[in-house]
Amino acid sequence: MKAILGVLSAALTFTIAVPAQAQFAKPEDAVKYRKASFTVMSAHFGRLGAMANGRVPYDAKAAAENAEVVNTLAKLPWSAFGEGTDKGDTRAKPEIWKESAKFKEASDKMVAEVAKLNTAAKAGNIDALKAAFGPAAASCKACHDNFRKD
Ligand code: ASC
Repeated sequence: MKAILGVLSAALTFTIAVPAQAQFAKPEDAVKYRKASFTVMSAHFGRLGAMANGRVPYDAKAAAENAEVVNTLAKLPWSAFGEGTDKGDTRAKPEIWKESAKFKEASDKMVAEVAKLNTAAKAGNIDALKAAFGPAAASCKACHDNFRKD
């Protein structure tokens, strides 16, 4: 029993230690993963936008919950833009790989703006949410304009 546990724990340590990219068995899996994370992120970001833009009544608890989800998801897609994931069912532009420093900068910017949005949403007032939503949305759009096909 002890031996089995030892092997399992060694296997788990290895799984955690390998680079994120190696966690996808096939490039298609990485493409699916990043699209899924953007899709779910967009749903929760949209709920924040609806409140920030007054389309639905402000609900501090819902805002905090949605911002927390967006903040977690914002960190996920980037490891799924590895080698060989420029093809298939994707609107990713070649610039992602050709101008990778620029892409990294744009994605870091989005992660940073979303972290600010999360802090703002937790503050529990609509003005803080409104102030942080615009820059966060702009950081999404900047990446779409430069790195995503229409
Ligand atoms: C959204 C969503 C995006 C961003 C972007 C902001 O709600 O799904 O990708 O906002 O459109 O410009």
